Amino acid sequence: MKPDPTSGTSVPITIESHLGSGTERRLADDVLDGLTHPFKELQPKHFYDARGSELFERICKLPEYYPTRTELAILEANAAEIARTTGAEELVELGSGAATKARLLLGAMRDAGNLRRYVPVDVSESALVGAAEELFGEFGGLEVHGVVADFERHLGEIPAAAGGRLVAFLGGTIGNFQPGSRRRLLRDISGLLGPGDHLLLGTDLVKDPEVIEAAYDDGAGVTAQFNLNVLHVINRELHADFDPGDFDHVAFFDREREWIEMRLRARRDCRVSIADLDVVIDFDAGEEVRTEISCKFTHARLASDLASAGLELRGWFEDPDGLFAVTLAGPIGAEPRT
Ligand code: SAH
Ligand code: AVI
Repeated sequence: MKPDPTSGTSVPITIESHLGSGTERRLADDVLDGLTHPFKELQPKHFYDARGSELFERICKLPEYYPTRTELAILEANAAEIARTTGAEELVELGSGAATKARLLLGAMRDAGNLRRYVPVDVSESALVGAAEELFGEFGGLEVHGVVADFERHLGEIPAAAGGRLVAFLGGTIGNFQPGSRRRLLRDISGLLGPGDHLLLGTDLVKDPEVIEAAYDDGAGVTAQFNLNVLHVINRELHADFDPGDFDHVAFFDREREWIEMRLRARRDCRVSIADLDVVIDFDAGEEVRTEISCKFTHARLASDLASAGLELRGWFEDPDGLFAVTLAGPIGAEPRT
């Protein structure tokens, strides 16, 4: 697809979209598969329409949701070292959202005298366009090449590197994938890296389950709204008639798998029609739909996942309470640039 300058701005921001009609198809396929299995499941990427992205930004500010402020503090303390040791000229950010963390990295890359380009990649067009415009303004004419795409399918659409590359995948989003898909995604991401390039990966760490459960079931009910938002997305995009009031938000830590799950639990027997799929789905009272897993990591789990993707750990940054880690990795055997 040809790059399209964003309308209404005279600035050289490029935003290209690789979604389009295929997106609805993909949502349709995921919903049809996920809701006709004996154990019902939906994919977390479908949370993020414009409202879902806004709700996620509200989650990031909640007192219970420690990952965002903790990762920001880690980056504040270590961005200069990351910029110096990687010598990166280009930041490619997967699942960039509001790009709050990119600001810190771009600032450090600029201070190191290397900054050339920012490439945010996200399924949420509204979040991506807003962030790209803000950062372009803040970094005085920085080249921004936004890619609206699904990073599970469209990594090949990311433009060729414009210099030493740092790929950032922050927020713990890698934890939203099942172990097999996670390794496959990491392997695909490692394909974006040349010998002197780096991956910067944010991962939430294993900790007291009560702390984790509170982060995913906040007192103000914002996470519940975020979870239920997927039903609004399906209603709008696939002409379904879910009544979100029929479902409760559920979050629990699976101690064996070391991940938190979000589910939607039917409050009563209900029948939902999804017109675009020509199906009717029955839910029994108490039946649950899994909408997200969010895996928590240890050093060993991370090192093994990275190794299976052909990557080696080059740096480990964590907060003093050991809540969250930001890891620097590079292709195994390659010489780091510095
Ligand atoms: N990196 C930000 C945002 C994390 S929220 C932070 O750390 O705060 C997860 C982001 O990933 C959302 O912006 C969502 O739209 C995006 N996302 C989720 N699944 C995706 C996928 N398959 N492809 C591209 N973007 C995805
Ligand atoms: C984007 N992702 C890393 C968040 C997480 O913590 O797994 C999404 C989220 N779900 C509920 N709260 C936040």
